[in-house]
Formats: sequence, C-alpha cells, structure tokens
Amino acid sequence: MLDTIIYDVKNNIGYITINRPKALNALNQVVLGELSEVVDMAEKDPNVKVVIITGAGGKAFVAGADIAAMQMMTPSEAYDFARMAQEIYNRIQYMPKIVIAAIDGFALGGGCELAMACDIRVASAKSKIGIPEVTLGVIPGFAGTQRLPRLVGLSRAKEMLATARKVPADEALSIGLVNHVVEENPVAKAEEIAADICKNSISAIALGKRAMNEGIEMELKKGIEHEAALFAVTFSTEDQREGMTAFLEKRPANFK
Ligand code: DAK
Repeated sequence: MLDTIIYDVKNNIGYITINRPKALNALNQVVLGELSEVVDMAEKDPNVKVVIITGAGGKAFVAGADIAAMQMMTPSEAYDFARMAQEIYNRIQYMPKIVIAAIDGFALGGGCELAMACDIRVASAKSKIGIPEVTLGVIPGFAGTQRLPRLVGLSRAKEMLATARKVPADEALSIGLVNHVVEENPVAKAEEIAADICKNSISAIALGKRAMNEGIEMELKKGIEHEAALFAVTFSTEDQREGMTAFLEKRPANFK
C-alpha cells in the first residue's frame, strides 16, 4: 500500500508519480521508501520497458528534500538520509531500462537531483530547475554536486550552486539540463519518446545504456574496449537475430 506515490503500468510504461502535492512533492523518508519500492517493481517487471517519473499537482515535479523533516537532523542522520536517496537515485541511473523525468513545475534540490538521475528529462515551459540548498545553509546531498557538473559543466554548475537561481526551462534546454521543453503536458511528450523506444530492442538499449554509464567513468581507451565486450554480448540475444534477419528480409523487426 503506497501513500505518497502512485504506481501504474500501461502500454509497457511504468508510471511513477510522486504524490504529495500539498508539500510540492517534497521528499521525506516515507516518499523515499516508497520510491525505492516502486523503482524495484518497475525494474523487475518484464512488461515495463520504459519508466516515466513525474510529480502530481501541476505545480512541482519535486520541490526538494523535505525541509521540515531535515530541520532537526543530526549530522549522522543527515548522512543516512543522503545515502538512502543516493542509493535509490543510483539504482535509477543504472537500471537496465530508460527512465524519463517529466517535469511540470519546480524541480529543486532533491527534485533536480532526481531528474538528473533519470536518463532523459522533458520539462514544461513554466518549469524551473535549480539547486537552492545554500539558501538553507546546506549543500546538495542527493548527488547534485556530482551529477550537475557532469551534465552542464563545472562552471555553470558552480554558478547554479552559489546563486541558488531557479533556471527557467528554455535556459535549462540551452545548457543541456533538459532534453526537451514543451508548452504543457510533459508526460505526453515523455510517452511519445517512450513509444519510440518501445519499437527498438530493449535488451540492446539496456546494454547500450550500460556501456555509456560505465564507459563515461573510464579512460576513453578502456571505455571503447568495454563497448566491444558489450557489443559482443548483443550477439548472444534473440533480438540481434531478429533485428538483422528482419532488415535482410525487408520487414520491420518484431522484438519481444
Ligand atoms: N520541503 C518541505 N515543504 C515544502 C518544500 C520542501 N522542500 N517546498 C515547498 N514546501 C511546502 C511549503 O512549506 C508549503 O507548505 P504549507 O505552508 O502550505 O504547509 C507548500 O509546500 C507550498 O509551498 P509555498 O507556499 O512555498 O509555494 P510557493 O508557490 O510560494 O513557492 C517554491 C514555491 C518551490 C518556490 C517554495 O515552496 C520553495 O522555495 N520551496 C523550497 C525549495 C527548496 O529550497 N528546495 C531545496 C530543499 S533542500 C542532505 C543535504 C541536503 C539536502 C538533502 C540531503 N543531506 C546531507 C542529508 C537538500 C536537499 C534539498 O532538496
């Protein structure tokens, strides 16, 4: 029984909706515990080919970690809280399925960090994205200091950290913080992308995602070797036989 998250599966898409709109979907321990549960469900369900994460209420994706829950934390509790979220976010990043963040409104602090753990980000035009933790006397604790510079470069990330500025969607697009901006309904755009993904080999996408995730942390030559090893693995899959046979028979591939 979930209290703060709605989880649903339709048309091979696992929908994870953070549902605490009165607190702008802020993340406390309950939300994070439930997020962990549904991330596991989506990862293990063979019917789920793509995951979409969004926030309920039309005002926020997630307005950050719950400030009320953090106010009185000791350093050791803060460490455990950060590690709990980081572990879930890592599972999202390394999951062998594509995860799309559909951002409609504020994605701040832990919300921006959640979106950055996803593979693809789609935002509505009204969205604002930022890491305002320094206004609270803390730093990002859910991997924002690590993922943001990797995504937008060190200098832009440092400016976002230090100014706490909420970056508007069009600017987020121009610096590579989001992949797409739509006037409204980012979930519909995420579904469009998901439908394109579902036409392709899901096992190949999983291996390609792994090659990129792991390779980007390696020296280039090692990453290239790693790619060859994973490329070889695709030749042990039914999808490789089907994909190449379908091409040669001039018909669309029918991936399972
Ligand atoms: N936590 C708790 N409640 C929040 C919240 C948050 N992050 N954001 C909004 N709310 C609540 C508000 O308190 C308000 O509740 P009520 O007063 O109605 O009970 C309700 O949501 C609506 O918010 P507002 O009334 O403020 O709505 P506005 O439209 O006026 O403003 C806003 C929207 C998003 C600009 C504003 O709510 C805002 O600035 N929110 C805080 C954004 C923020 O600073 N986010 C970053 C949070 S810190 C760690 C270290 C650091 C972190 C985590 C771990 N470790 C080392 C453990 C930090 C993580 C963060 O994410």
